[in-house]
Amino acid sequence: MENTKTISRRGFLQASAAAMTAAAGVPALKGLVSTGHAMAPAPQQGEISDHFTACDMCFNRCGMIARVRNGRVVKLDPNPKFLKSRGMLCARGNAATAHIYDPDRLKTPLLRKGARGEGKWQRITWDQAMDHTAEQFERIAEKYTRSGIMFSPGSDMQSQFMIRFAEVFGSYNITSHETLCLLSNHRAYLDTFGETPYPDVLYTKYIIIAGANPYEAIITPDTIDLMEARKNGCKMVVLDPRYTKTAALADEWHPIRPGTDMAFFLALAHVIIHEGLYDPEYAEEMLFGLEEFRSHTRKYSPEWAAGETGIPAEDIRRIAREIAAAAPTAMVYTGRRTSDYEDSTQIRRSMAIVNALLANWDRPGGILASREVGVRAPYFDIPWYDDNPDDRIDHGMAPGLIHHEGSFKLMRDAIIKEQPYPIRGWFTFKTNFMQTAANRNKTIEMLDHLDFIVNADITMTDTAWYSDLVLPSPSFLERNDPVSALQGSSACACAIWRDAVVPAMYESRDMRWICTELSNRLGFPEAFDFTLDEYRTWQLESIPEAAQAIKEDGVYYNPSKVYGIYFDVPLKTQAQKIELYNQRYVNMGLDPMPVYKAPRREQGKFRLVVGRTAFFTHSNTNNALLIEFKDENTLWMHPRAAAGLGLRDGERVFVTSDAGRVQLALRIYEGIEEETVYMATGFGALSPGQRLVHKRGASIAEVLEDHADHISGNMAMHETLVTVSRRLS
Ligand SMILES: Nc1nc2c(c(=O)[nH]1)N[C@H]1C(S)=C(S)[C@@H](COP(=O)(O)OP(=O)(O)OC[C@H]3O[C@@H](n4cnc5c(=O)[nH]c(N)nc54)[C@H](O)[C@@H]3O)O[C@H]1N2
Ligand SMILES: Nc1nc2c(c(=O)[nH]1)N[C@H]1C(S)=C(S)[C@@H](COP(=O)(O)OP(=O)(O)OC[C@H]3O[C@@H](n4cnc5c(=O)[nH]c(N)nc54)[C@H](O)[C@@H]3O)O[C@H]1N2
Ligand code: SF4
Ligand SMILES: [Mo]
Repeated sequence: MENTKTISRRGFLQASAAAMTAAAGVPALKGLVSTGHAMAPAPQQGEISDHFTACDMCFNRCGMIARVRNGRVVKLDPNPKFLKSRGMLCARGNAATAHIYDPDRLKTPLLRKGARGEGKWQRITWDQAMDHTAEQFERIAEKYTRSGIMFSPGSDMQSQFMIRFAEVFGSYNITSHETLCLLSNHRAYLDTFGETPYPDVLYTKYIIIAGANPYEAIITPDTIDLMEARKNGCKMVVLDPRYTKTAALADEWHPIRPGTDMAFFLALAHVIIHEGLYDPEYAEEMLFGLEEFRSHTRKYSPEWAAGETGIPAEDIRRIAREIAAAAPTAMVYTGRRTSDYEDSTQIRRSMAIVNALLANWDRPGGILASREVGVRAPYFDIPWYDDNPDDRIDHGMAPGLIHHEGSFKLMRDAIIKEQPYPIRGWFTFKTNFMQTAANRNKTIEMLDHLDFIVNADITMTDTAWYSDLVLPSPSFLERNDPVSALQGSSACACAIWRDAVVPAMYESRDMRWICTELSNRLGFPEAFDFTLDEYRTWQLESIPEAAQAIKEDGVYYNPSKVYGIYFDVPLKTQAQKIELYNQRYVNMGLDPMPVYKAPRREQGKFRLVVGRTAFFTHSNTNNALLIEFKDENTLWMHPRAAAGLGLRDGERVFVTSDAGRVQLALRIYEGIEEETVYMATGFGALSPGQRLVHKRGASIAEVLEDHADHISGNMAMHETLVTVSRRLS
């Protein structure tokens, strides 16, 4: 493997920006790393060794090669054999050196001394930390049952260990960041196609992107494949109330009024059906409920939708005809985050149904079924505890709750009400709900109902700051992880693992170690009585050849079927076809077909929407290299709206909702719909332990009201109406 030349930090940042984001117009770097927060300088002399790993700066897990000199990671490069990320790393992946050598890393276990959030900590040993946690878990379990502890593993290759621990311990209350992410999308596609599909972006010829921003919210391989597809003549239509980088590089951008996408997609379906632009043979064979849907969409004409969306009727009609002409090599991009509206599942169902009408399921350039990877989940016994409640705390609170994920929003409400039963403990790992769950004040209110909060993170996040016990974790470059299966539509079905590139820093310990220690103390040592090698061997039982490939190339590919997986197999829906009409929904008292309801609007108020920047992952903003791209968040507002309020660019404004109030600088910008405002996530940290973002900018979690998607219980983050003012009234 080739060695890399040492380049300056500035040079490497520029190179990394070029990898993905510069093409989309990232602002120029302002200077070198902030003083006072610089990492120790990297060694300039000595042999460089190369190690395969997988990036963990976001959830995509792109293939990476770490270059190590004198025991220190000096540079990170993409693994050219890694097809999912097409041999690339984004700026965040490159900046993982600042993540691992962040001077704000947690170094030892810390036990809270003063009041929660007061910041008085005592260093304790790991033995003390594990004894204390085991005692607290036992105490809570005895008094409130084992389900009295909630477990929140974030997205990590070791989260499966926390889930195994929680299940053997006996708690039903496991939830993950996914309940703030994409569950309504999963729900919508499960209830239409019986599966959550992967978009075959690379080969598509026409793509509508609504409620997604893949040139900044990077999803591999979609982001890179979209650029390639465009070179091959794919037409791209973007609907977004913001002029994002994706909008900027599209053929058409429509600044849709937020919350009205269903009107647009029902109107597309109206045109496709009523002008007979679909394949009747395919419809006969594959679609369930087309006749009901035909009558259902009669009233949803482009002229009607224009009034709702702000997109001219002739554009809607034209787009419908164009995409139907490109079918089946055409798609409505399936997207990922759908933590948007109370009606998100039905909004996404309207998009799924347009895909169904395009006949693109399971076909090149369409939306694809999951491929076989072959990684197995090792079996373990889950004991029965007689005194446990009947089910998870949020059971029955949303008709389409995805059982193993739950709904953080509904769980938090239930914990505050202490109904149907109390929860008194919380174990969070690699998530920062204080910054990423809407309505921070409500999260703080929930904490008041908890006796014991333990958090494992690499840095003192806001969630750690409000915990009782904080455990320092090793970064992804410092630990051995089990096998993970990844999908990338036609690009790959692959398996990876991670071996430590450098030893764990400070006193950090990984989740497997923590779960082993706790299970030993809590009387079920057999649950973690295995070595990591044994565990990997179990995982790879049906694909033993994978181990060698992972060692040699950093990745194993399963040459499994890509297209036509369902050609001879019935779909996993009740009707065994694609359900435009969902009979199960009728039984649950839900609309069997998406029914449009106009979003609420109030005079003088703006809808606050969330969205990513290419250089940060959620609340991971405390990174000395990445903060150079954007050191503070601002409130975006349209010039006419600002003029109406007499506000000037750059001045500090108050943003007030029913959930809270923040103050930040105004950015007057034409690239936002007039009734919408926006601010980036991950700023205004309460914790002084994150020095680069502590009190810098404002936290959107503080103003976002907490709503839930009615069907899946997924958090709905775009239902907040705010006022914006110079002074407090
Ligand atoms: N306002 C707003 N809120 C959102 C969103 C939004 O767009 N705007 N998006 C939503 C979506 S889609 C999602 S997926 C969620 C994500 O929600 P979270 O999962 O809470 O997101 P992160 O901020 O990425 O939190 C990851 C945490 O892991 C820590 N960490 C990083 N590496 C390691 C490690 O190796 N070990 C350990 N133990 N910890 C580590 C980081 O310090 C950070 O605290 O947020 C949701 N919330
Ligand atoms: N750089 C970076 N990349 C990431 C992440 C990250 O944090 N940083 N996170 C990863 C994760 S966990 C996820 S889930 C994905 C998320 O990927 P995306 O869902 O593509 O990410 P968002 O930035 O939330 O994009 C949502 C877009 O919808 C727009 N929008 C808001 N309201 C409406 C509406 O009513 N209608 C329409 N049509 N548009 C609307 C917003 O302005 C925003 O641009 O990104 C992944 N990739
Ligand atoms: S998209 Fe960027 S941050 Fe995410 S895994 Fe890939 S290289 Fe890392
Ligand atoms: Mo997400």
